[in-house]
Amino acid sequence: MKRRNFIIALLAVLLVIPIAVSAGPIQLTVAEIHPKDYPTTQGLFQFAELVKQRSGGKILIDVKYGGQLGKGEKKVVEQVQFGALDMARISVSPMTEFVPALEAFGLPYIWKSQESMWKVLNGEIGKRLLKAVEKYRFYGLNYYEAGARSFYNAKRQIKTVENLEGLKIRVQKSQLMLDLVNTMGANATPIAFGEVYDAISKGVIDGAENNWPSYESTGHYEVAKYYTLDTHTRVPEITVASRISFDKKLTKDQMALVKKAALDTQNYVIKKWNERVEASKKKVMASGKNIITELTPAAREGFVKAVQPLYDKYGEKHKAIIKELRAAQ
Ligand code: BDP
Repeated sequence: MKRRNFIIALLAVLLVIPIAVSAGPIQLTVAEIHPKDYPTTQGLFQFAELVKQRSGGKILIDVKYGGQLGKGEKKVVEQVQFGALDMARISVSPMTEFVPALEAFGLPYIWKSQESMWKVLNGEIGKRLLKAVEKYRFYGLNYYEAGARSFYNAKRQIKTVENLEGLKIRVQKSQLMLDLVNTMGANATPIAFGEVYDAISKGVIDGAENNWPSYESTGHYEVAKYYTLDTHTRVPEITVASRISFDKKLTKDQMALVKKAALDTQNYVIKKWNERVEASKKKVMASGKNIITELTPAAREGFVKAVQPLYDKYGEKHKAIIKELRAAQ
């Protein structure tokens, strides 16, 4: 090769290499506490698939499920907030510690039904609160279904709210949940989700509260046989992204693509969710050991009355949105 040609070839290689490196796919990671077959995890796989297809393989999302990146959601969200992690799918409850406006969604008996909740989440209020997280260094990507939460414990059957008196109940790391469960007469104890099974089986706590799929998938039903369907909250899930990492890794168009794909998986998760609730019920019933309690109308009224002091504490702060939520349903 002539000297001149050699220099041209060398220059070409030097110029092309950095382009090739920067043209590699953008890698994003999302943390999920639930196992692989859980509805929200399935939703994230679908999200990753849509993003891969729509970006022509330029953006790849790695779904780290099963609590691989942390057993407690509050710590995981902290990582998202300071940019060490790109995204997390978590419950709105721990998210209220970062974005107080979201507390309104976690108030007891605020939602009439699954349908009315989705009407609000997909409407103006839901969009506004998804946007509200941006002030706290997040991007709100979507909401997922999480059913209704009810109490379970290893000690006794709960037929009325008074029966909760003195039970040590695990709650998520959220002041609202702590206040709620204490208001109902139990002793609320914040513990990371991944540590609840051991805590119940060792008698450190008497029980917890959650929806059918979580009661089943965690095996909590094996160690806390009394489940009372009081459905005190219907707090949705949320997927949040780190503003620090998204602003650094993605262009405006790419960000829009990712956000749209996340929203496009919501209905898929609702469908998976409804199927899973039935499957979870079946599995728990099949064990033959669980005592499932439905509330009588009078007992339900007792639960609703018991949470009023919580509205006295949080109601003023969220007055406008509570009014809006009630009017929108
Ligand atoms: C489940 C939610 C999960 C929560 C968990 C908990 O899907 O995101 O963190 O409850 O109670 O229903 O910690």
